[in-house]
Amino acid sequence: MTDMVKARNYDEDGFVKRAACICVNEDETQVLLVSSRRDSELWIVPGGGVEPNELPDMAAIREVREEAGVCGMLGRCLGVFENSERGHRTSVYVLVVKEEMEEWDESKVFEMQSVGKHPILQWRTLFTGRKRKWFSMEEAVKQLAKHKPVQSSYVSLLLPDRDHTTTITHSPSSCQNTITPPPPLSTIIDHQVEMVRQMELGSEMENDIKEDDTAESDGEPSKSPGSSQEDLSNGIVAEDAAADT
Ligand code: O81
Ligand code: MG
Repeated sequence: MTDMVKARNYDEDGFVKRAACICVNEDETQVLLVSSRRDSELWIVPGGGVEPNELPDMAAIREVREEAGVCGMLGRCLGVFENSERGHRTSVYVLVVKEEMEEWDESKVFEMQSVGKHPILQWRTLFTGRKRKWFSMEEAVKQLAKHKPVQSSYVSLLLPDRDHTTTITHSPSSCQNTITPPPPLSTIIDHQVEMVRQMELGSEMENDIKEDDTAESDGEPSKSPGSSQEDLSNGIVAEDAAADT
């Protein structure tokens, strides 16, 4: 967050709500980390506090724009990861980076709240912006393990050769307020084919009923009142249904 005053937002268990994006390249072989505010030689996953009335996915996109100066395609949510020691829970998303800005909110100036009162320290901090750097997935996991073990554990979920039988030491819970992805195209087509089939079936039945009406007026017996189109669309003609009861 870039603002000088942070409005902390807590979940129902009193944990600070955070959101973050693991910023990756197209084939998820590389990850973009930013330097820590505390120590510019340490690397972190860009993220931060979810503001009141803000959805976690929107907060994650905002935080990476502010801290890393990147935009992209928001992908899947990996879960909500808890840091019980620090008292926060982070909704973690994968974002495929499409654009890297040359300058961004935190590339130049850090907010004053972290600089203390010493004038020289303030001077130094004002000229220490956040850096960003691409790492291989393996290297990012190593860098984060030095001082951000929870971040290291969720980035390690993207390792290609990760042993999926290994027990995960954190407990990700499900994401909240995530955008539900659309169903695959094949499912949509199947659904539409089925709708057309149902419509054709309906009009065939309408014709049958009309023919019956014509036949009735010609002296043939009619079907019972229950043999409406609705009954027929369930595959049960009135006579059969009566026999079943
Ligand atoms: O600002 C971390 C900050 C810092 C975190 C937390 C991060 O001032 P905060 O307490 O909100 O700072 O502290 P904890 O104690 O909540 O984990 O970690 P640390 O280890 O330095 O105390 O600093 P960093 O990871 O840079 O070392 O991240 P920041 O770099 O964004 O300031 O703040 P945040 O990311 O939760 O919140 P905002 O909204 O990004
Ligand atoms: Mg942050």
